[in-house]
Amino acid sequence: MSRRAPEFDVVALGEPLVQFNPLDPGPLSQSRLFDTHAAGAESNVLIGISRLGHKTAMITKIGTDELSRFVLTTLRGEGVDTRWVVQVPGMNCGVYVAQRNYPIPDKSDVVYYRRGSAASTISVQDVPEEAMSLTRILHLSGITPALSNSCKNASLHAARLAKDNGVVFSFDPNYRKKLWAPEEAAPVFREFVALADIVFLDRGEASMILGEDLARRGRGPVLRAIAKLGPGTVVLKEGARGLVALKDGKLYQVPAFTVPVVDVIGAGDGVVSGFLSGMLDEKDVRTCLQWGAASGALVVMRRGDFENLPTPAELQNFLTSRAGREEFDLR
Ligand code: KDG
Repeated sequence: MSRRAPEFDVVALGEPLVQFNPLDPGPLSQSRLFDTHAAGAESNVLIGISRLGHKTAMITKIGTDELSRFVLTTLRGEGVDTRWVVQVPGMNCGVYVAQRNYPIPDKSDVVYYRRGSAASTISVQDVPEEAMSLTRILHLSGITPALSNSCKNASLHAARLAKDNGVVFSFDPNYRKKLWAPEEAAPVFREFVALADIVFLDRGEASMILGEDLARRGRGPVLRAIAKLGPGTVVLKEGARGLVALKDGKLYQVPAFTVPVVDVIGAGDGVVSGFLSGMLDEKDVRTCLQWGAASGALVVMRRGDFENLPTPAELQNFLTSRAGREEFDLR
């Protein structure tokens, strides 16, 4: 079957959110001043990829409220195609509030106000089949299946459609403990991982998926165990210890960049957008990892999830400034 040349490099389905972020770190009960940011894991990834020069599109449902308008204009302003963003009259978009760096420095917590959001009503019928003939990569996160049964079915449907159309399927479990229990999430993650070509995950998520505590296992065995479930490429996010990838049986690793941490939320999405952009530019795996590590590092240096995601020139500038200053931890 001949395929039309893909119009998009990456399409994602998910829930864009509005983030309220306190100007000062501390308990939310003491926070009075907030700024707002468009956010949501999948839209962060698309914005990052778009900034690095690739064509992206989002599939989602938002409302007709002012915050939905804010999300929509942000996506459009960042060059993300919104032809498959449906505005549902009378509905709202989801919101969350971040509690930064308190009580644990360099860790953030979130409070969601997203139940009943427009995106939580996404169902199989909302997944446009044509999207899968128009993209090279479909990216999903494990957040969307946690929102509702219909969102879970829609996500699975999208992943299967991608496979049927020869589209590369990228998956990040993005486990969110405030949305579902590990026992509920684990079998769902396994279904997506089995379909995926590329998986991005951390050790906690790998442990959930494999049903064993992998805290002390070496990186190679963890990655190989996930790869055995299906994906040809697995990227393990090890926070301050850097990134490791397994591709076609070979291991690659890069250290994390040490930067001042203002807000860690969104760093993982930066890793995904940097890595996938490298892949789209046909870079070697180590460069893809470096782009991921650099994008993640830049994100944590300010409030908000995507504002610091780099253009190609900013990425090169950052990498050049860091050359020779990498701290390797190759355990
Ligand atoms: O990865 C960052 C996301 O977690 C954040 O933007 C909010 O999408 C979000 C979620 O569902 O937690």
